[in-house]
Amino acid sequence: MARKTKGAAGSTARIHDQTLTRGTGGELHQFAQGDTPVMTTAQGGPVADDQNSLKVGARGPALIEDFHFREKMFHFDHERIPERVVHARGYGAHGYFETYESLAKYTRADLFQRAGEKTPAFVRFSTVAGSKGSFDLARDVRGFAVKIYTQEGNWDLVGNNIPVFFIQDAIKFPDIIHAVKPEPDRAFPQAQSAHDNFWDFISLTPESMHMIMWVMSDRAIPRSFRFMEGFGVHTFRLLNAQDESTFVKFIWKPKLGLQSVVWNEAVKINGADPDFHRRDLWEAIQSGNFPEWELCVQLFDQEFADSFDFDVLDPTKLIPEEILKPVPIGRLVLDRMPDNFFAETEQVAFMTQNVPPGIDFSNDPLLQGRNFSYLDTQLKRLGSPNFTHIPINAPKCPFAHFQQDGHMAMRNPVGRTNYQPNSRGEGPRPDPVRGFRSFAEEIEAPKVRLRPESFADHYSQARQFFNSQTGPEQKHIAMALTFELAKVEDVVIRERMVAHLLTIDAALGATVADKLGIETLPKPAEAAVTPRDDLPASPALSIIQNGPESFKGRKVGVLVSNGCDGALLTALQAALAAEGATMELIAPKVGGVETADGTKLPAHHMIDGGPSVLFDAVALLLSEEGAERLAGEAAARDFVADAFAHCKFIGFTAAALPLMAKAGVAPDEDEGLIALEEGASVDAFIASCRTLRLWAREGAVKL
Ligand code: HDD
Repeated sequence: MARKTKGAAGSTARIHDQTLTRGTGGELHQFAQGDTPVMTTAQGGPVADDQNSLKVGARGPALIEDFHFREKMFHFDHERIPERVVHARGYGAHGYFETYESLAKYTRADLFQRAGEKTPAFVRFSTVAGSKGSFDLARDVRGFAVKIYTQEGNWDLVGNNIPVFFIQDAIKFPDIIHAVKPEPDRAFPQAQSAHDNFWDFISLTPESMHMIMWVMSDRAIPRSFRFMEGFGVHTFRLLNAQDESTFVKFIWKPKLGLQSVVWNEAVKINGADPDFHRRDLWEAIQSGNFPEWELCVQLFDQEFADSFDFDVLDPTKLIPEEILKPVPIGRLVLDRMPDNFFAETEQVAFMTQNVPPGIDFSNDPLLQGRNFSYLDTQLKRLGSPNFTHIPINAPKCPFAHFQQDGHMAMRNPVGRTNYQPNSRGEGPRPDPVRGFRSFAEEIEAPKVRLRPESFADHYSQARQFFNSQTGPEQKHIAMALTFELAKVEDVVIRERMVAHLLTIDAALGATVADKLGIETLPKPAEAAVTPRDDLPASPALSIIQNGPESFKGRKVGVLVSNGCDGALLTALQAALAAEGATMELIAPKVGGVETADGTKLPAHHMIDGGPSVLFDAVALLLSEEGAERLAGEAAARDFVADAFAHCKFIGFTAAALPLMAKAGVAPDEDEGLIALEEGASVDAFIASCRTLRLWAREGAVKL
């Protein structure tokens, strides 16, 4: 990078060392000191001094002729591009998609033809409502956008971690986004749906009730991007070589199972590490623990669509996995971080309309509207129709067209012919066989602005989702609704929402009303279609029932002090490594500790900066003296008390008892507290950790 310059302290001008030298032939060397390049202007001119602007005398006025200063400032002033109007905060990674088996029977899409073939991919995860600099653990939907660079053009599957959406028609999108974003007069709250405008809109939009159940569930506070599902949401079509159509829904299933945090934890994580999710992905990929998802498809025909209880074109509905099993067709592996965040993650342009031949749209009105919005927004954001010239957006297959010129055109055609047809036989030509063909659906209908009757049932699947959750998950939904509605100032909005909840589930509505202090229950909201009671619970909708099989990919925070048991620490580290998990040390000083056997260990965190909310489980490996000292520190007491309150497993040595006592945690309170000695107890601790949380404790701690 730029070479070091001598300091320029004081008011007298200093001449900085010049590293530009001339070679024997008089040519200018760009590498004068070893391999350190000489700094130049953007025009390539070598720079002599980058730290002092040109002035008349050392203390005099600056000169406008200082082209280096002006260029540097000009470029800096223009560094920002508009952030995405939604999904502004995101984090991306490179990887590949590997096809399991040929899907030629269903689709002619090139990437699905050959078993074992790998196709490069880029993924961007995001929150929806918050601005670019907001925190990671907002209660929000997570974007899960995948760009696969196929040999027949880019395929963008622009999905979320929730399989349904708030609205049924794209024309309502600006309204819901206006409603969820900070209120326009006061410009807060940031990255929150807990405010009047959002709940006002929602309470007047019954079609959003199914999605609201998801957003109020722990799905909206994932532990890691690596532990969440992704959904294409809409019904798409696959088309084979004979142009036969099969309907399809796309689902990404994480190999490491599902996991979320609890709300109280999320609130604290946002303070302790606002970059919690991006750091997690960065660390996993940099350490070679590449996250993986299987792409699964739910395939069905028109007959199934006609027989299904709901309209498959309605994006507020899903097809339960127990009715139509998702079939894995390939895997996505993320194995490389971008070299430059701006160039890749910020400039990547996902567009639902990017589909290769063999994948087609359905008439889902949300999808049809999206197909306009994404192209349009990229022009605003990236500033030129040539955003496909940016490497992250350019196809990786051969491409040829007659589009030309425009701002920042990087790939310019050569030759005379820039149109077709032409009589010179030059340039590309369409190929009716290889080219994209839409499914030739026959439609005869009047032009109308109408919502179909088949989209009218807004409550049945909301109820089914709630009924499919385990006890703790149902409780979390009630608590989330209470939290959010308690932030709503207008009592009428609160009551209107409770009326919807009563229609979804009477007990849920009553619980939330009680917690909000609503004394007289409103009448349940009237439903256009009577909500159904007979939809069977779908275990696939629960996070707890779809957790990991091991503790792989998770992290233990170990609180240590001088004089702690080094052998036990080593045993714990080895057992975690064998499990595919990691540990980080938290100590009174970040410089580290000296174990009883004299080994010096650096710490990852000082106790203030490493609260237990950052870990999946904790261990207290303390000496008696260390525990006594830490018992007097609020951060150490919180470390233990929070881990307990968040239902985490806690391993401890006998010496740690004074700290636990001060934190209000008795060692025999429940089976989530595991005394650690070497050997079997470490194994028992890790075996417990595999279940992630001791939900049975939740009633006692009243989360
Ligand atoms: Fe959207 C971005 C996902 C409905 C309009 N959307 C965006 C991103 C994701 C989604 C993951 C971020 C992409 C990235 O990382 O760059 N959006 C969805 C899903 C939807 C959905 C799963 C419903 C099923 N979106 C939706 C509608 C509209 C938009 C109905 C408008 C009619 N979405 C946009 C947008 C964004 C966007 C304004 C903002 C930035 C961008 O496109 O590139 O065009």
